[in-house]
Amino acid sequence: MSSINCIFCRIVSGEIQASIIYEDELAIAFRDINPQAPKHILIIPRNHVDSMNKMSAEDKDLVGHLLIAASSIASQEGIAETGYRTIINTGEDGGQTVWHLHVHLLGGRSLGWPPG
Ligand code: DGP
Repeated sequence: MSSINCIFCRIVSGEIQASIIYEDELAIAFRDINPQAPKHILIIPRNHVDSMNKMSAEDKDLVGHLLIAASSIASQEGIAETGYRTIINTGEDGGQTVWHLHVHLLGGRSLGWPPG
């Protein structure tokens, strides 16, 4: 399933270029175009899902898969030991700007808390 107007679906299909660093049957990961840390990677499902709000019980394996992929990418990127943050922004107040579910993986510097 893909959505014709979705920029991340167009990255999955190869129509739009991205710096893809990880791929498997369910997910891909690529570097954020506007990095907020030395390492800023987005992990997304290949199939279109708007947001966390559209998740249901049948997506539990997919959500787990995205987080396990994030953990593996953190190791691959050399930030597993120093630490990192995984974030899913949801909706307007959550700061979501792209309506295709994605996990941000940020690391490579000390990250402040609470987030802005
Ligand atoms: P969010 O605000 O949580 O919806 O995050 C969307 C992120 O997607 C934001 O950090 C910038 C990134 N982004 C938007 N368009 C593109 C693109 O065309 N390519 C890449 N690599 N990242 C993009």
